[in-house]
Amino acid sequence: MTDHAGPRTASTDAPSPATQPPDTDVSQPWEDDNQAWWDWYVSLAENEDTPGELQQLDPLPDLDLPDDEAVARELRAPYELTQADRDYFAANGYIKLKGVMSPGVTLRLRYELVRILAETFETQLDGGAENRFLSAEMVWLDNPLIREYVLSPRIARICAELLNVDGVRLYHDNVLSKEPGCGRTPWHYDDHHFPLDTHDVVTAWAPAQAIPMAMGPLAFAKPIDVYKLVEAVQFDKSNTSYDRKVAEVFRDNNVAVDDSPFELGEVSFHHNLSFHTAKGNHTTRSRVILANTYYADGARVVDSPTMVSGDWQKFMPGVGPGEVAASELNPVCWPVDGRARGGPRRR
Ligand SMILES: O=C(O)CCC(=O)C(=O)O
Ligand SMILES: [Fe+2]
Repeated sequence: MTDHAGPRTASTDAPSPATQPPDTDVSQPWEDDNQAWWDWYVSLAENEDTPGELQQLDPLPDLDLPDDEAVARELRAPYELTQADRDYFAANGYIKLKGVMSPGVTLRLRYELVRILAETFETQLDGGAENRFLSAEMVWLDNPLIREYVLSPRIARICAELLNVDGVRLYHDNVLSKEPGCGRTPWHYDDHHFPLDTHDVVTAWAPAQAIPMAMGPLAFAKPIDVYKLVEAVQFDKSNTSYDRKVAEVFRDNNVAVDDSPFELGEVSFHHNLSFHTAKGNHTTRSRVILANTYYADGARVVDSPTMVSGDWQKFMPGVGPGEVAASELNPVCWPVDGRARGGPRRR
């Protein structure tokens, strides 16, 4: 999971007498796996638009692919951020950066992720599992190539610099494939998905191919503090009302939404307070993503994780509520020489 949502259990909305009381109790832990979490989660999205015919895209570019060593070299080399990049992220809660990966490194990622997903789900991608949102995680543990992408010093350094902290740890990797015909991702922010006591959390959402509009690019509401507009919207775990109401509030307040396409090698970084969504995948190609979440070294697990936090204990074995989030599955990815000195710095 790049597990997330933006639930609030308190509401100022008067319940309609004709409807059931809202199903707002998310206090119990998530008992099922991460795939089941995503199946539940995308069911909370409104899908008014009928997708119609799926669009056939041009073939993927025919490139000489880099070998493992060249992939590792690129993902360890620095990517220089400008002050304008950092300011943009601080103001808007997300940034899209072109050229974080070269086209060849991006396509190697796609071929490897497609292979892993096809094996895991015993299906073909690009049409064999229509309408589904496939998810696999902890892939870095036994795949050395994917480990280079997940623990990438290049990507982790971008995250640390955007958050303005000394060091970041991995929360978890998340391979996501929005299959042809799969509908929208509901409006949400990731804060509640991560049972961490810090707001210094960022997800690097790395598409493994270009994402044209018809494939449903991740789309961000800006600036970052638009989350305050929807704090009173009541989360309902059993229907699409949360997604619909957030969309209404944003529309009524003329909130700007960046839903621009992603070119090959472009990666977005979103803060855990950034509200985001995505349209459905109306193409015949799977929308394959590696979404890795990182947090400031030194952060702790909150005292009471909820079901929206998904199966977080899998990502931090042996770490209990209230404890420092630093299991062996949460390596410091930046700086490369290990643990950052001192605690996290706030933005
Ligand atoms: O890929 C998507 O549609 C949603 C991903 C997401 O919400 C995230 O990575 O935070
Ligand atoms: Fe998210």
